[in-house]
Amino acid sequence: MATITTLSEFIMDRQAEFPFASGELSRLLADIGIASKIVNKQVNKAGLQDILGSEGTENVQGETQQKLDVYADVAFINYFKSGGLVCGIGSEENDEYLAFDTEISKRGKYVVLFDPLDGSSNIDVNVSIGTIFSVFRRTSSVGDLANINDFLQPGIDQVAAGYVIYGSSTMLVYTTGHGVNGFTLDPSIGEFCLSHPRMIIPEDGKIFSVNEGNLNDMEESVKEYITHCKAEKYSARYIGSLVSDFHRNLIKGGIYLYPSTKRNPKGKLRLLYECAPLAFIIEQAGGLATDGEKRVMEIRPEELHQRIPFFIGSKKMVEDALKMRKED
Ligand code: AHM
Ligand code: MG
Repeated sequence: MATITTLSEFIMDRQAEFPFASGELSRLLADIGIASKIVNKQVNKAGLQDILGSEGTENVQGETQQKLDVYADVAFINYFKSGGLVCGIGSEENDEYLAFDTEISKRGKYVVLFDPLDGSSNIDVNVSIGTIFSVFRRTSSVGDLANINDFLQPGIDQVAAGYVIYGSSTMLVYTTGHGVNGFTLDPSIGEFCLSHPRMIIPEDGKIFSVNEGNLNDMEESVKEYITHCKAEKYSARYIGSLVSDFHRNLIKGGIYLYPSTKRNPKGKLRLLYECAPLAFIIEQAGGLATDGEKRVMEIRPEELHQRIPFFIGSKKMVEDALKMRKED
């Protein structure tokens, strides 16, 4: 029988790679794996319970929250709160960051920013959704309450980032800056098992993922790039679930674009818990991520829910898209 490596074994083996190898970041990553299994269980049985559909409240972006969004948000927060490693969190579903006010949490060295269930408009129709997370070391003193500056850090300062995709199978993909590794949940043993070691995105690709319904509202250079993709006979693939579109492009090669549009002049996607973590992963896998002008990893956030235009994927494709912007 072939030997398997579970997520926890893998994380423990790699512990020495972390700059402050106290074992805490390893534990935090393992905790994220466990919390995501709890969410996965609920996502899987969503159709069976009165848990599908809208919660009826709106989040800070004015989008209707789905019940599972709220469930996932609370599940992760509870895990982070009780683990004692995290002093505060920022989440898509919460207007403000939360500073955990217990003695043990105030000693936590990390903050986590996350989108508990990305692509949530797809929940009701049984399409893949995901969780995205980004981990920073706090900048405030251990023992104090977390403050906003702990969260407004540029992507280059992330110590770990990853996502979970609840799809035809459930996968967890993460990086700590030493390459990207993917784990598939084996439901028979309830463990994430290493299935995609050292993930590398093909340097060039033939898939472009964009909501073309917004085409008329896009800048000329982006329209030109889309015309170029069609001229090259690339395949259009757009699930409308960032994690799923990203994951497919990471494996097959491709580009995902969410440029600024008239409705979303600053772009739609959120820098801190959607773009920066995926940018960290793509760079570690050999690809690129930009807002059209700057490397996403270098953008210094000004607010928790900041949005940016987003171009991410195979190096050559992102470079081509950028070239057209420069020529504009
Ligand atoms: P969400 O975080 O509210 O789910 O929104 C983010 C989602 C992404 O998953 C997806 O890529 C994008 O929004 C789709 O937007 P659109 O429907 O405008 O194409
Ligand atoms: Mg989202």
